[in-house]
Amino acid sequence: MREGHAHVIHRHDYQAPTYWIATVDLTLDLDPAKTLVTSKLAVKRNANQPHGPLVLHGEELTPLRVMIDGEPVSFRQDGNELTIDAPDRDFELVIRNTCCPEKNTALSGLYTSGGGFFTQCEAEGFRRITYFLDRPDVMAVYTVTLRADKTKYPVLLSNGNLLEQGDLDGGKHFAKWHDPFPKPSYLFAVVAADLVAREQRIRTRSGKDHLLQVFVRRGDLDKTEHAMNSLIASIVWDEARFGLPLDLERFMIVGVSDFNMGAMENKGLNIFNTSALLASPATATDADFQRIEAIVAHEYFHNWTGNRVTCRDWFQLSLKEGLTVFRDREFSMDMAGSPSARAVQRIQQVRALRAVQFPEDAGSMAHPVRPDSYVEINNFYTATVYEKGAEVVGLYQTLLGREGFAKGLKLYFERHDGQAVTCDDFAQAMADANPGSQLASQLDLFKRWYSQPGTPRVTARGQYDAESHRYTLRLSQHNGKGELPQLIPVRMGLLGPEGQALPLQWEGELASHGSETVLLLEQTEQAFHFVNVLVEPTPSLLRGFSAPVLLDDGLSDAQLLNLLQHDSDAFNRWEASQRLALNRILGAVRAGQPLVLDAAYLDAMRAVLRHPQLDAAFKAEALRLPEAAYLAEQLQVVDPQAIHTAVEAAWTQIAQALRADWEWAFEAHQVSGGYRPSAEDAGRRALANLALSLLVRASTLSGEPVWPGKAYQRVKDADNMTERFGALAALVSAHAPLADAALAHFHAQFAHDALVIDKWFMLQARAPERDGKVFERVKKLLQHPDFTLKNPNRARSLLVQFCNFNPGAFHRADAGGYVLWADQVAHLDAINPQAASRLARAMDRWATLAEPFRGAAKVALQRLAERSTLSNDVREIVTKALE
Ligand code: 0A1
Ligand code: ZN
Repeated sequence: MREGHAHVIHRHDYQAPTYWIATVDLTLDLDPAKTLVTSKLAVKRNANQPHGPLVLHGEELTPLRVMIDGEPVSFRQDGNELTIDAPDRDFELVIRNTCCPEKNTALSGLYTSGGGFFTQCEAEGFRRITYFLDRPDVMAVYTVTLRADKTKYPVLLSNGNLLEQGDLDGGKHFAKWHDPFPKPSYLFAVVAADLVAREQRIRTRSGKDHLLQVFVRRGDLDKTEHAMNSLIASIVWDEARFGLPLDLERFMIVGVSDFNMGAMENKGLNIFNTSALLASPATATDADFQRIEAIVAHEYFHNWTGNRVTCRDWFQLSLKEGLTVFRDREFSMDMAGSPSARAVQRIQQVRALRAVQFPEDAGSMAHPVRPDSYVEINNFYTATVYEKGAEVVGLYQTLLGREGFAKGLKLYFERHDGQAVTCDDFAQAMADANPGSQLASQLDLFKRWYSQPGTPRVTARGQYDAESHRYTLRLSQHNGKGELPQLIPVRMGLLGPEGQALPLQWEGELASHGSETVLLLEQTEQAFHFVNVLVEPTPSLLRGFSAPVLLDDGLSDAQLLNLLQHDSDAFNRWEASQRLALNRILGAVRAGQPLVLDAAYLDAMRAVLRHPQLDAAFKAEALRLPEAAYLAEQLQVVDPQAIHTAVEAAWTQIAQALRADWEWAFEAHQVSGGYRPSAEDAGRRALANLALSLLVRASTLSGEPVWPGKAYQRVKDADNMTERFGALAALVSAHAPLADAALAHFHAQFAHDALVIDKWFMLQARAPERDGKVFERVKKLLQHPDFTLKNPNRARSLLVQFCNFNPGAFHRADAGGYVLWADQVAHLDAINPQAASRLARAMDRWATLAEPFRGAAKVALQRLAERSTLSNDVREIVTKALE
């Protein structure tokens, strides 16, 4: 594809197909070099569409023959389409073709990894296995026969239930699977490999028995307990919270080390990146344990939200992804337990949203939650579709309450089980299940969350009249150019000067309605009047981050400190801590002055750290500085080096000024007893790790050996990965003299564990830059014998971490980072376009950069764009960046 000739697909062009496919009978003779596929399809005419040829998708396939009702027919192959002049009636179509799994480095379709066969069919991988109507609204019942060498591939899996298995001549065997649920081709899966399984039989509430299996390579079985526990917890939770049962006799999860994403929800046969599956205390951190629990839950929850009800077309992707992320977040919060642990979950969600989705929504790839067009659908598995999509689903729950939301979901399944539907269908079910609600009366306004890109900016200004005891809060919203106002729920309360929660009473009402309410901002500007406000209040707005917006509330330092100390909403206490830091860092950056943290800020941070009631996990979040990417979003023109310098100065001053407090924090938050990934223990470890990292930083600067020595000792003898990796990170990010020895020790100890070596690469790629050392190290690591572009986890650990998430090291005045980026995108693109395209996203926000970065970034983009061999995936990203 050449620039300007991109084939753009538009949402409004959707048309139902001319033919449906009712059943698929597939036989795969698995061979790495040439796999033979025989596909027998029951094709049905769609009488609602005019008659025309049957046009099937197919990519990188060799067709052998096509038969209709037993008679060979001619066909035309043109690019990635196979056209058959099919009759104006139902018929049986048989197609034979081959594909080449071992050459499939794109990891889409059928590919080999570690000597086994695996598939990835979302979004459009099925067409790389056989010719098909590879679109999500074509749902069929599949029967699959696998034939393969028995010694090399003892385990043969596909979706659904095992019908038969047995031996064949020539050392081969076969297995025949049947999935009773009609499904789109993107949920098809096959695995043939030498694997072992952890198994568990369970009986669910309804009294049905189920077999759960987690398949991994020999030697990894001891790392599957956490995933199995997470799966069981997910099954129990979905039944209890939403009344959604497991509908299969057998539910399988398979781990594979070469995989483009986290995991895939294929019906009854989820396929997981091993990084999202395997965990043991010795090899995985608390964050890994948490992520695995969330991803196992996510894929399981897709069984209803995605599989039982799927998307009509790929523009509706957020229908399943936003909803399922919302569900896995609710699950994680319930699993975390205490209100404080729930708040920490919310804080982490918002941190990630601001660091990734906000920049995306303001950059060259900005798109609505339900996009209007795309060139390559794989480029739209984005933070906007997933995370902003989940925020939008959360808005329904905020507007309708938990019960109203559950009613809406129930109606959605009653109406649409077994169908392929749209985001509009979901919104309609929510509204219809809650007649009389704000949502029902303002559904069109609400749906702008799906159609308008960009992060709304909300401004809030309060005015207090001491005489009449009236408080007026004026809210306004500004969206992108030409965009209309959206429906923004603002959860809020008012605090008195001593931090006490004030009763809220509307003008014209006789009594107060408690101390918290949700304001609905639905116009460009609105005023809200409170009466009987006896003291000048501090407003606490957008509690729990009740809508995904940028809020300018104009609060003073004193007001922020009030919120930080007293707000009943833990999220807003955290938010106050972030705003205090953000104001100072941006103040220094804007003024072009070195950052000097004042005593008031440092005292406030000390008070948080020493607070007798706050949980350790919350403290760690409140003391952590805002992400560089979020800081950058507050500026019109971004100098990444100025931000980096200010953030580094802030850390150093926090480390030095609170040194005694950090020593106390480290000692006081050691966890004794065996490792448990509980929220409480993880919180203590998080705070102890933060303390250690700041102690190593302060000591390294002053040349004191004690804390670096302690950290080094921990790298050697910690009994869990969270502490070991925390200590290693402390040394590496402080550029301590012992860092190299610690890295070498760590590498030697875990040389045979790919997932741990990924962490080793990632840590070095993400280290805060100092005199160009990190950049030099990354260049050297590209030559390391353990580095390869062929494994997406490895490529991501080094390149995506460096280019997309280490702005202080990546953006160099000599453009070295951009040259490296362009070269590596091109190399990776030849192997794996999806992985390359994610790396290409590092330049999304180039246009806001200050010079000399901006000019150099543009040159790098143009050079890349000039290449004739770019994939559609990368071409779309680069073209949009240059538009
Ligand atoms: N549906 C999966 C994500 C996914 C998408 C594409 C993939 O291959 C290109 C793989 C996985 C999920 O949301 O977990
Ligand atoms: Zn998903």
